[in-house]
Amino acid sequence: EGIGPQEYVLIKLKVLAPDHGQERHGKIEKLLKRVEDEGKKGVFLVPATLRPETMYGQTNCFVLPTGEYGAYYIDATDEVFIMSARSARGLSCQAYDAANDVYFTKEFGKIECLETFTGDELLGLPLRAPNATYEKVYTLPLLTISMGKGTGVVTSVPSDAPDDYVALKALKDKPDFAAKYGITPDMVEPFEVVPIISIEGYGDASAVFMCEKLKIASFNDKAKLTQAKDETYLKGFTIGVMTAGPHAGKKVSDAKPIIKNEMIAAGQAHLYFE
Ligand code: A2H
Repeated sequence: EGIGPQEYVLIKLKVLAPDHGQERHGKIEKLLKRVEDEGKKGVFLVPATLRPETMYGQTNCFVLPTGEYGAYYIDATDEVFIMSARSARGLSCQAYDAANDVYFTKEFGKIECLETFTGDELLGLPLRAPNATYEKVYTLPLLTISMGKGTGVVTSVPSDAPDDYVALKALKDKPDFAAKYGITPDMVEPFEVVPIISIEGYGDASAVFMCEKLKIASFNDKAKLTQAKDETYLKGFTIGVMTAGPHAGKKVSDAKPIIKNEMIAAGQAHLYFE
């Protein structure tokens, strides 16, 4: 948007061993075994976010079922990141540690793809998401993802992102729709909205407040959804106050850079520009 590159924060959601015995997970199981055998540090889905301070409210991760993803080896951390090829190429031209001249991949601009996936093959995977209150969350389908933006993976914070709330609610309310994607009730039902930011006049889960106030029933309510997003994003950032995590009580705008830097220092997140 606007002038210059957009800074995203890549959040590292560790892929855990599939726990539903689904055939769609054959390729990821093979990759997890290979990575373990080779002594690499793990496989991660890496959503791109503009709001790293909201990770306390994660309930799931989203991929596009028809999207094309790859598993790329990251030399700098000895890990494997699952993302779009486009974003992997971008990352391979970026510094992991600029001060020490370390890039994400050993060779500038060169990517090493260990496996390819459709989003469909990544649905229903258990993940460990940094700062989330839930010990594990699942990968769910989101049909509005653009593969031309970020990594094509989106982490879900239904308390503060109306898109995330509408998508999670649809999967909870329509088990038949969810089942089409192999999503079972236990992957969605236990995951309630986690309040993390209080906004005067909007309560402590502004996306839920706005979706209920405007009676947004689905993604078809486009104009109302746009209004809900515009309002919650602006108010959340300008007058929101953190109510969760170690920075509870701080203004969102003050907490954001602190949390971002903490997550990067802990190896839970990286900067990504495009
Ligand atoms: B944000 P921008 Cl709580 N397709 O993260 C669709 N949406 C995508 C995407 C893609 N390929 N990649 C990232 N996004 C989402 C959290 C969040 C976000 C909150 C509130 C607002 C918000 C939790 N989801 O974004 O158009 C991601 O959702 C407000 C715009 O590239 C990412 O940040 O600028 C944001 O959109 C990036 O949007």
